[in-house]
Amino acid sequence: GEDSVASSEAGGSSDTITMGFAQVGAESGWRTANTKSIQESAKAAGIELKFSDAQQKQENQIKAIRSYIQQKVDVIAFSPVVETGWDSVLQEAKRAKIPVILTDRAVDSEDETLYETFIGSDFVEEGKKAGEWLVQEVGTAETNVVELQGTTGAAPANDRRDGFEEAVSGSPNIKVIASQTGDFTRSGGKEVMEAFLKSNPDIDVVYAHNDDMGLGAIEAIEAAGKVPGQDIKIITVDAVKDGMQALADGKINFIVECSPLLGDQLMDAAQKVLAGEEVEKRIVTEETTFTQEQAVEALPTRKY
Ligand code: GZL
Ligand code: ZN
Repeated sequence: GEDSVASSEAGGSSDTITMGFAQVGAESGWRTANTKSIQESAKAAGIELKFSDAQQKQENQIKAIRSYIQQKVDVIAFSPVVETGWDSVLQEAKRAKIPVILTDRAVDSEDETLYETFIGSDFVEEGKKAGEWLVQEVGTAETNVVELQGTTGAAPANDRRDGFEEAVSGSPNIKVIASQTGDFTRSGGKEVMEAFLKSNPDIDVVYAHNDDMGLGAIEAIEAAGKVPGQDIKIITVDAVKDGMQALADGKINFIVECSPLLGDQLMDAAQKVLAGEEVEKRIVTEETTFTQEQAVEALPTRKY
């Protein structure tokens, strides 16, 4: 074999960047597409990726971040499952002089020195787009909405709720008659929708914080003998392939896109941070919306 070449730098550190990424889980089509993007982008950037799946539990994400600190990775990145409770572990990373990058979801830390940048969508904007579409769709007609909320305490759940509320606040004919978390999962959306159908005789619209819960709601609506997309309109957020297919099939009426393809921006930010270059504190991802006609057009080229 080759002679081992002693590394020229002190401490034997190679110039390959090592990133520790603490992922939320694998709860939705969006999340698996996001994981794929991060893993592919790390490979393309020549960054060594240590990856963990927290099964949507904050304590598992905190454990993963602590293990990355012990392993002395060069940079830590994660998508905080909920907004609160991060200050102490982020202070430990800061004391260990390991920069942290937030992707996808935000934290409520007052101390902005605890992370270098936050790369992700504007969830309030997404909620507003959903509400604005409904306002123009129903006009002054009495409209009862049931809301399938994302994971309790998660930034996308809080903000998509608030953005939607703001957009429909000028239309007293549009009422959110029930709201409950479906935890961003298909099974959660189905179970909650079954309960909503039992307790609310007149539901006109479902506003689901992601496609997966919307797809679960479709199953419940069909099991109740109603036609999704017609008897009960459905608005969702994400625009992953399964959601876009249901939209093209007329079972969903409108989808607000939330891009999971954050990998390249994350690796680029990590390289800049480690090179001591300036990185904006907030990097907002570009995204659009889809009607049923637009879904038919877009489906063939959708990457996720
Ligand atoms: C949004 C992301 C959300 C998706 C859900 O950026 O945090 O989590 O909308 C996913 O599908 O579970
Ligand atoms: Zn009605």
